Amino acid sequence: LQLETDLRRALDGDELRLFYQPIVSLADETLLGYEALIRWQHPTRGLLPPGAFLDAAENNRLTSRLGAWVLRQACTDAAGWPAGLRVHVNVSARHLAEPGFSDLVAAALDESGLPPERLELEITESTALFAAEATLTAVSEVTERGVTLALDDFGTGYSAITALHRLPIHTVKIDRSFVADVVTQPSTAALVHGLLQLGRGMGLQVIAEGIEDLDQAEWLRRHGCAMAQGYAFGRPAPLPSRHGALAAEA
Ligand code: G
Ligand code: G
Ligand code: NA
Ligand code: MN
Repeated sequence: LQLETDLRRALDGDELRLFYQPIVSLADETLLGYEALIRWQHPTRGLLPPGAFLDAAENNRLTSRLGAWVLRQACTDAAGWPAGLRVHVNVSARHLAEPGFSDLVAAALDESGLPPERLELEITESTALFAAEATLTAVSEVTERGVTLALDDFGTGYSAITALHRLPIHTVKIDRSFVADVVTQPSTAALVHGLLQLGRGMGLQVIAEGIEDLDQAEWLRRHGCAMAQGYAFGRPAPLPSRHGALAAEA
């Protein structure tokens, strides 16, 4: 398959990129960290989004190589940021269940010098379906180290509650499909209100995703959501060079 051949070359060469999207405090828009989002700078097809190649990676056992590259690069980048900023890294369920996952996380932290508390791994509830021993072991090993877990796309699947019940989740990310309608649809507003109460009751951090305008931001702030991400605060973009400058000045 051409895509697979190309992807192997991308992994060997220098074609993968991490873009970063800001995560902010809704109270005052303080920058709290960034989510790393992979892109492929393809030599002929241009900049490709993850949807164009992640499935091919999953199906061709490139998941662990790609996931390892992302973890190492994100930790190295984040180690150069001002000390308060955290980095969120998306992890595929398949990669998490592979032997050696927690060793990889340990190596990425050690090599970069990033303190474990500054790394959050984003998983989806499909991870809970892989109720494999290996997943639970990896999860407990990384969380014992001080790394935290975020449940991504919260509310969109069938097993979000099971995931919350089974896994040591620190943060839930309210999916952007809910945020999109929260101001205009009373039923969606009630649903998001419920998700926020659930988060509060369970002592979880809550991040609203996909905030595109200030009305959405205001609604979420008023209903007690502390953190947000979305085009209103910043699009995924190559690492801002000002952090390099800040780190160098510090
Ligand atoms: O910006 P966006 O198109 O970047 O992301 C699309 C999807 O790809 C999202 O569901 C996101 O979680 C996923 N994704 C982005 N980067 C990574 C990555 O490094 N690893 C994994 N497993 N998924 C990613
Ligand atoms: O599945 P995950 O939540 O990891 O992926 C986030 C996806 O949402 C990425 O594709 C990212 O580019 C996209 N995204 C981030 N902020 C916004 C936003 O404000 N609006 C829309 N439509 N998409 C967003
Ligand atoms: Na994510
Ligand atoms: Mn999401």
